[in-house]
Amino acid sequence: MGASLNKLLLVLLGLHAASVLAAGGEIGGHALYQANCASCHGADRLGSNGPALLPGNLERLRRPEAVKTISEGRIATQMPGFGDKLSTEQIKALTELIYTPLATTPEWGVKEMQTSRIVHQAGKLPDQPVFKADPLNLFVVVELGDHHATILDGDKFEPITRFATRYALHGGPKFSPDGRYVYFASRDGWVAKYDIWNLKLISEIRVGINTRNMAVSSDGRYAMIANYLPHTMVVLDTRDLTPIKVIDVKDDSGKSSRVSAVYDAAPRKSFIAALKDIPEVWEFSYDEQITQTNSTGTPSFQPRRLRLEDYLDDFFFDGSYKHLIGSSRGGVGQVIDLDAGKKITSVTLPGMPHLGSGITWDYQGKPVLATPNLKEGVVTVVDMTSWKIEKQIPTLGPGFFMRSHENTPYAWVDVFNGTKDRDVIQIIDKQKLEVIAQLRPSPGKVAAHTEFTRDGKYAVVSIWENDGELVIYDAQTLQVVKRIPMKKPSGKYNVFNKISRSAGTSH
Ligand code: DHE
Repeated sequence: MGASLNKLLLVLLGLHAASVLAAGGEIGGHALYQANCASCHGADRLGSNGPALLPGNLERLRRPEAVKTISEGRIATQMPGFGDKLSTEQIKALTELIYTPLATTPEWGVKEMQTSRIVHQAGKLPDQPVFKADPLNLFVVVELGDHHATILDGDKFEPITRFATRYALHGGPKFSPDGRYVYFASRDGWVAKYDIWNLKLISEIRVGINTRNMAVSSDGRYAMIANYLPHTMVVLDTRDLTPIKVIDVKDDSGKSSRVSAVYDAAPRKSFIAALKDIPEVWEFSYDEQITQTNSTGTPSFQPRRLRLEDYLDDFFFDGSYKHLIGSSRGGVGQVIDLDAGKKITSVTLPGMPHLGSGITWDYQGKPVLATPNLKEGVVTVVDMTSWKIEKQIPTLGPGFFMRSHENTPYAWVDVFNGTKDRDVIQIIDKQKLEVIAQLRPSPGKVAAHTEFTRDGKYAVVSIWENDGELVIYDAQTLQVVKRIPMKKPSGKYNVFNKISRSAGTSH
């Protein structure tokens, strides 16, 4: 009894010491922050010219990397190094501070959004591309290394232009139906509209503090954004990125939720969102024939709430967009009938399937969905008529991205989440349902994310390093045809495959 009381006291003392230390970091760091960082990252750490410095926004930046960035700066950005100005202890205190949550949840409503909005191009620009390349066979390449994007000619494999983006773009950029405009979302909540035909940034707005992803309606008129912080969804008018509506995400009891992701369901003329902390899926119709509109004809964007038994982290639609298959925390997939508004069956999806990277094809006359797994070395193939697992294809390790094209018999998957063989891309035969080849585009360097040209003849793979490259393969012979240097190219997106909703790519 005495021993356990002692133990309890020790634990309590330990906790107290830890909180004093944290508070010390906070106080020490605070003055340093105001003197050195606030002018770019905002006095409140919500970001300004520089990104927001909050724990949620820094999830993928490990602390040693943060220390290095503060000490040495970040190449090709305005972030200077502070190593010769601040001591190791001071840099440590600053690092502590930026990983400490804010005491109160900051506001980010229409007022803040409107203040943040930047119009880069007000006048009308020509309705013709200013270059000769096929505007539908361009790739938009997101380079995370120095936060830039490149527009690449998909026939010649030559860059047409390269421009700075906001810090840490995430998720696939989304396109207008004609492929002229591309919209980017950053983890810090910035949405940008870029005119590919004129190679010009049009406008930007900050719609959240920590954003998940965005979707653009199939008629090109609206963009919807899913936020982690605050717990909101935002509808923008794509013409000028002005906010149309901010939706507070709450259940009946008033409990608010982060939004896992939002996608456009084109045949339904609606946006569909999964919520992270409330077991519900929300559908927002933009079909003016069936939904309420205001005096200017704008849809009301009232959610149709589908109440589920479990939470959804990520999801995927079948070809008709009548069904949605969602993965939840416990490794069980739910299949939801979107018309009936309820779950029709469950699929056991072990590990952590990455449905956002799922692709489909026809296998023995039926549609199948294939998804990599973030935790296990396996690609899961699900029959989308019976919702039974057709096959678990063993791979060298957990993957992240998977791609194919209607004109190739193969699907390409990486080992991005593996502990070894991260430099390998595995080629799966879509009819044999087995790995038939292994590529090492740049031995020893992480290879990830494949995208095909418009005709499916070439596959483009990223070498995910700061001094990385795009490696272009002949998709039939699996031979390298070209290499193009890039700075940590993450995703790349072929305009035609995106706007035609190719089954082999993400939507
Ligand atoms: Fe992503 C897409 C969620 C971490 C790079 N990622 C997506 C999408 C979702 C998602 C829901 C689809 C949105 C869309 O395209 O509209 N990602 C998650 C996570 O939950 C996870 C595991 C944890 C997190 O931090 O959010 C995660 N993602 C990462 C990364 O660490 C990656 C590798 C680097 C980065 O940019 O942060 C990363 N995710 C990507 C990319 C896409 C993406 C490149 C677009 C893929 C595509 O081809 O469309």
